[in-house]
Amino acid sequence: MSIQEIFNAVLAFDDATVKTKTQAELDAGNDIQAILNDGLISAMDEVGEKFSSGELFVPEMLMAAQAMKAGLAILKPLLAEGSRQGRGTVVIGTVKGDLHDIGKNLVSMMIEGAGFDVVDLGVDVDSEAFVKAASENKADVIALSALLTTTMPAMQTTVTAVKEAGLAVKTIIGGAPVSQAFADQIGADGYGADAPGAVKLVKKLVA
Ligand code: B1M
Repeated sequence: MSIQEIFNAVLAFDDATVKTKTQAELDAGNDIQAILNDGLISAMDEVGEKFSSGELFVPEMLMAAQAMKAGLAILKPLLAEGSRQGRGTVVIGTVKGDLHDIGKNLVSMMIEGAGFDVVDLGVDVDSEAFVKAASENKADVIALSALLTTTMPAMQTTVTAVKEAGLAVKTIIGGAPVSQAFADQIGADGYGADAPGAVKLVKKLVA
């Protein structure tokens, strides 16, 4: 029994084993942060690398993220009250008018798996809600997802609203119809092509 087995189980998309091994490591008195960082988070880093190199694809990434979440669900209540995973806070959502959430959920899970606190606002989120959540949660990053060309303008509206609110928060965008050029055009701080790309971007912006 070891933390390595948790790592291996995430890479094997084996939710049940991740769950039992995570509980077993806790019962054996192992450090929560070690289980989180060396078991769950490193496994998701590995998944991200494998996705980038074309060894894994979206369905596998979703399964790995699901397995990671099974372990995270056991650890979360045990983290001391008020204690956060510590790397920073990301507010995420799919922009107003857009109901697509599969990619956004994947990005959300991967960012959480990388050790950030994530406030997921869901879908069809207007600019006011993003600004309010970022302010209330002292967010470091607001992550906007859109899958429709018709909802891309809502990204512009949100980025502008964030700037006008004077919040010290970075904005990043992603989703099939958007690009780095569009991010530059609307004044966003970054563009992530996929979930691992979003994680890398958040790590860079929050460093
Ligand atoms: Co919709 N849909 N859909 N749809 N849908 C698309 C997007 C579409 C391309 C299909 C098509 O026509 N070929 C098309 C958009 C055309 C366009 O705008 N150019 C379309 C349309 C037109 C519509 C409706 C308007 C259809 C209608 O009702 N007439 C309607 C709109 C509803 C609305 O949102 N208001 C609609 C509805 C739906 C369903 C509800 C049926 C369903 C969504 C279910 C759900 O999400 N819960 C759906 C689906 C499933 C799709 C397709 C088939 C798949 C999307 C998906 O989940 N991909 C899609 C066609 C396609 O993409 N092949 C399509 C898998 C997912 C993992 O990838 O979301 O791209 P993706 O996320 C990636 C990256 O984009 C990136 O990382 C993710 C992982 O790598 N990423 C980010 C995403 N967000 C990011 C944020 C980041 C960084 C990276 O940083 C912040």
